[in-house]
Amino acid sequence: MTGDTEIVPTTCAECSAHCGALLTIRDGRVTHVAPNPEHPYSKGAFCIKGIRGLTGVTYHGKRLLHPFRRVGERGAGEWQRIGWDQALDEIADGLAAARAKYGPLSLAGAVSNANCNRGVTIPLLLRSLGSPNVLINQDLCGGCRGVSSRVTGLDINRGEDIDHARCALVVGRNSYAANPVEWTALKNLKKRGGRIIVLDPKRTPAAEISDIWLRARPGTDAVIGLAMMHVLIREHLYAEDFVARWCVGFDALRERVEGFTPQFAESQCGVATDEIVRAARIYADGPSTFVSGHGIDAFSAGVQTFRAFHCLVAISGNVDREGGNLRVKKPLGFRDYGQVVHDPQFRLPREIEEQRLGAAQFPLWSGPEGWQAACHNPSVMEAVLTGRPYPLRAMYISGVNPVVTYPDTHRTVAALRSLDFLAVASDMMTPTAALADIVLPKTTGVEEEDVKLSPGGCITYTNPAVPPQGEARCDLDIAIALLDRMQARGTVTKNLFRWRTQREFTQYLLGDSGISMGDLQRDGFARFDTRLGDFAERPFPAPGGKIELYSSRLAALSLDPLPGFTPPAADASTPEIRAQFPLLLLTGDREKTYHHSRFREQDWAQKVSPEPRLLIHPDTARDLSFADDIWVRIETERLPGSCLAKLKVTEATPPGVVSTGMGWWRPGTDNDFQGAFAININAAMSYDGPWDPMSGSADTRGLRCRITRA
Ligand SMILES: Nc1nc2c(c(=O)[nH]1)N[C@H]1C(S)=C(S)[C@@H](COP(=O)(O)OP(=O)(O)OC[C@H]3O[C@@H](n4cnc5c(=O)[nH]c(N)nc54)[C@H](O)[C@@H]3O)O[C@H]1N2
Ligand SMILES: Nc1nc2c(c(=O)[nH]1)N[C@H]1C(S)=C(S)[C@@H](COP(=O)(O)OP(=O)(O)OC[C@H]3O[C@@H](n4cnc5c(=O)[nH]c(N)nc54)[C@H](O)[C@@H]3O)O[C@H]1N2
Ligand code: SF4
Ligand SMILES: [Mo]
Repeated sequence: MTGDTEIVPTTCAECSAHCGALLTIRDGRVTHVAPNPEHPYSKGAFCIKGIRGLTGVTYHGKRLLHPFRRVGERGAGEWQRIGWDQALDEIADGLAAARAKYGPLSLAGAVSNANCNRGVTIPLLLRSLGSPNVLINQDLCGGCRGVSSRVTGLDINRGEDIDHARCALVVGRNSYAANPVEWTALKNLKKRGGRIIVLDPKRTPAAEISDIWLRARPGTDAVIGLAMMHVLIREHLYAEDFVARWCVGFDALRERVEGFTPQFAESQCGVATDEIVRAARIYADGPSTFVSGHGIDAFSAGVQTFRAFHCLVAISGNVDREGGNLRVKKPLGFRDYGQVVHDPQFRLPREIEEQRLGAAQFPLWSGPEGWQAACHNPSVMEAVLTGRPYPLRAMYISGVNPVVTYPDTHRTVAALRSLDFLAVASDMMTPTAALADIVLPKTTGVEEEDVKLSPGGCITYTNPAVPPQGEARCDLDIAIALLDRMQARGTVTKNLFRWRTQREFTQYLLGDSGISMGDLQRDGFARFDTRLGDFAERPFPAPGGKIELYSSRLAALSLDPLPGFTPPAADASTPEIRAQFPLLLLTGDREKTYHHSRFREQDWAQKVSPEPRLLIHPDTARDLSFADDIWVRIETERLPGSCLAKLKVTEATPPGVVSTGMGWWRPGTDNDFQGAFAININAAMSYDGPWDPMSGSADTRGLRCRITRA
């Protein structure tokens, strides 16, 4: 400490990269954010969102600082400031009324992802009220990877050991924009003379530094994974000992991939046979690590695509080997969020969980054994709008912005508008918050505490380093206060919160791990010892304790137990549809300035990236007589909605394919729902399926579209 200036080590909570940060604090305010080079996982990697975005929102003039109640019509933007007691009472009344009229199942919570503090707080709040219904956005993010890992028994999430690899296989991942830790590691791998294989239809910065760039047709990745396995098996390049000891179903897999020759793959994906063979041989000369991204997730055959690559990781012996894909490690006695969500003591009776919206159709997603025990989001919208299979009438939303980030914006808005009651906790008046009856002010990542399990053998700590601005509160405090009021109304099924404060909850997560609050506060993280290859002591999380190349869980559900290839949904379009919608649309391009719909209110970010862009190949632009920088309207095959974007002519995207970002809206403007109907790609996209038969995910890429001059 110098004078009244203090440096506080913490962890940036703005995204799942979990970078170590150093906050400079003066007079109770964060004046500077810098990377923490001591952090065992991020090692000084950082990004502009952490440096500017976090404090930008914390101290923004338009930040939500007090509870508000809607006075005008829903969405009209007329608000009255109220006190916390009144706000919580009105929320308790709103939820209690729906519960009394339609039953506990008529309540739902919404949050984004289960691996953060609010990702546990919100499901536990709803379960305490008797409802198993929680929306997480992971059918749109990482859900296909998660389900594949689960049915394969392969717990390698985020264990890419690029630092020790000889080869990185980067599939559908733009590390440059998405994760600075990963991007730094890839550049170092290159410098060391390691090899990089990129599978991506777009020329990303990783493709630019790669040794082999496989530019497959969107949505055909599985066939390359299968063909790579074909080569490994045919040329005896697979890890025979590892397969014999730790995998089940190899013979069936071998039979399955027999037909997936590189020649066949070429016919489906357009990548030359020789390139596929070369990629397979380089990958087999490991240790190699598989780096996957959203480019192969969130689509209607996403789980099977991940199955192909997860099986490739397994048969090549790259599981939990230095330079391969490391298994999730945890200190003994520590409870991570995923574990709490699945802990039987915090669950509802099985017959209730079987009624979770989506459970019947997608048991691996929404059933009692579902990956994160969450609803199938499109089925929730259906229930809200139609009352089928039962009415869903009240919602509590925190830490997610469905109006902008779920496909089919008009339907999402119609659903939220029609609710009997809606409460939203947020840091800004987002288009979602704008539809609420009550809006609550939320703390930000410098004001609230969080403890997370990170790769690289460390627990990261987010330090509530400064007091909340205004009257903001953290999710746990809100949930506990709300439950007290619900209890007073006799509308609690069973209060699952055994903690009265955030600190008590943190202590519960730390459990008997031996990691103390003092350690965390001093360093911003705590290391723990890990061991590689402890397969005998720590069996794989599958029925026989081994990796299931042939998945018994999929077989039991009459789903394909072996990895396979489903041609992209767009291939099934009729000639008429192809003529009307001649282009393929990719969405979700990440930008360094924004995190999905976040930071859109900040001047610096608007300067760097003022408007949504649609990338188009020069040949395609010429065919359509479109020039750079003109505004176009994007329409997709399955929806009457549309979206505007400004063209960017570039060879980064292949001919016939256009590509855009996501998360666009214009904070504070009052037309078109703050832009959510006008410049948000989800306004042009359907959430109606086809859905992945295992995860329920819809296609966020590879959609047939057309563009016209706006
Ligand atoms: N700055 C910033 N960083 C972020 C985020 C953010 O919003 N902003 N979001 C975070 C979150 S939650 C996520 S999920 C990640 C997402 O980040 P990534 O996992 O990198 O995902 P995307 O950027 O959507 O797409 C990655 C790549 O997939 C390619 N792709 C598209 N279709 C296909 C296909 O069919 N096959 C293959 N092989 N590739 C395809 C795209 O061309 C793109 O290069 O980023 C995280 N990091
Ligand atoms: N078309 C299309 N749609 C997509 C994608 C795509 O590629 N294409 N990507 C998908 C992916 S990968 C993802 S992860 C989702 C992201 O979807 P969202 O999670 O909805 O995205 P964010 O913009 O990060 O929304 C977070 C919201 O929570 C609020 N918030 C931020 N921090 C906190 C906090 O600490 N506490 C609370 N209570 N609130 C907070 C912010 O104000 C913001 O409104 O979008 C998905 N949607
Ligand atoms: S990548 Fe950026 S936003 Fe994500 S944790 Fe690191 S510094 Fe924060
Ligand atoms: Mo995501």
